[in-house]
Amino acid sequence: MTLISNHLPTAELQRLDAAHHVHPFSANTALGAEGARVITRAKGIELTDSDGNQILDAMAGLWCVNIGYGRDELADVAARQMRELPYYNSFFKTTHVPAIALAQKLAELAPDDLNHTFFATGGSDANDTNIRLVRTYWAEKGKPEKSIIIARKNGYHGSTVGAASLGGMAAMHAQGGLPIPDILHIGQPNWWAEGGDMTPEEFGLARAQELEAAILQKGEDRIAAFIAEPVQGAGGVIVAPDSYWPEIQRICDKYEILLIVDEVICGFGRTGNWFGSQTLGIRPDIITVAKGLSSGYAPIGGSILSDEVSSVISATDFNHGYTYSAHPVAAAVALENLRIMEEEDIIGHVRRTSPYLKEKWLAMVDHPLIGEARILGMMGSLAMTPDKASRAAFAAGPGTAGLIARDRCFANGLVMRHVGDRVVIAPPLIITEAQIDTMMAKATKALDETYTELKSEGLLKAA
Ligand code: PXG
Repeated sequence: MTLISNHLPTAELQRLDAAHHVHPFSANTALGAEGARVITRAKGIELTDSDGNQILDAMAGLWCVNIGYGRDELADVAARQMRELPYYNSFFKTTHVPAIALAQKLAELAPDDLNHTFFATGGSDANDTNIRLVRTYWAEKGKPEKSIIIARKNGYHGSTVGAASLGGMAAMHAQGGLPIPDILHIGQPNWWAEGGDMTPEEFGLARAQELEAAILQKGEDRIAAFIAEPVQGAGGVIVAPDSYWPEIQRICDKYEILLIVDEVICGFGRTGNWFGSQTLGIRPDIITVAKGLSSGYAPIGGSILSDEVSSVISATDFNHGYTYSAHPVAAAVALENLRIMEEEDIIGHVRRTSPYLKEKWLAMVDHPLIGEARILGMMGSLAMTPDKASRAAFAAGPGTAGLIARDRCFANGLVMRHVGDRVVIAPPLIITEAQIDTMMAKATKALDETYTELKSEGLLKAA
């Protein structure tokens, strides 16, 4: 048997990693010089690195390990499925049992009449599917000119050419000739950074109304769809003001456009329901799923379609698909993950535990460095600022405090992600109140140290 050895010394693993492994979203030369942290195993909410350090994973991997690490049931199901049918496709008049069972299960869990899933291997390719799918939908309805998809600045929908075009990340658009044509971006509902003198509610409404303005400006007959995350994840856990989503829904209802809700992070319990759409009262035509669908144990994603969207697409030959669409092993793992979520009432646990987390999280605004605390279910963010009253950014530029905070967290045995100068958490959903106490103690210590460092370096200056 070939073993992927973790018995080499850390320095040697790091040397080999730097020599041969190109990391995503990284400046690889600098990373290679520093040496990547080697994670060797994980259990529950804790990671272990190659030096034996224990690290509390407040990011559930990359927002995905919803049921926590080390569930043997998923490993057993994967092994069983690999023995029985490791691979088959669903292209040419064939199907298989895991695909059927998972599609049926998703129809049961998804809201309203979202009863049909087109499978992908993750969120990016699912969103690429959505681009081709909504444009094909309108073409099939005799309106091929309805091709513009409206998305949001600082939204994240993935890294493929199409998905990164939907995303509103300037740094991504700057590389590789993006966005593709007919993608339009409106502003994000980030009151802290962009709300100016408006109240959060006024600002939420104004940002939602940018959707209506864009539809009217381009013409309803040109717009195919609007895509958004219920809560922007990679954008910094931006929980919109309460006024935002009802207004977005009103606008989507008023005009003939499709609403794609990207639930790659918010889906599968993170907000206290199966889908963030349910928590926020949104009625999507299409839902993008990935990550928590398999709790990250196997790569799988998909687009869940309404009866209407599916019936239009199904009337034609939709020339689209991936070798690994509905991969049997990934589908079997996803099904087992959903079984565990249901039988162990993981969503009930989120509902019971998240108020405790919320109380602790919101109290962080009393910290001298924290200006805003936002949280929904098991995803939260803290905005760091040199001046709370003016909601100022740091004079030294975005990421001044964020990078220090991330390193301080690591040094204290905690993974929190930073987005600019926001720190964010999205822990495994199984986190207990005692573990929340540990997480908050580590986070507070890391932020205290960040504050001290910023002060001593003279970086607590407002832009
Ligand atoms: N949609 C959303 C809302 C996501 O968060 C994707 C689509 C793309 O999924 P895949 O499976 O293709 O990666 C994502 C992924 C970060 C980070 O740094 C977030 C994601 C991916 C990588 C990094 O926060 N989200």
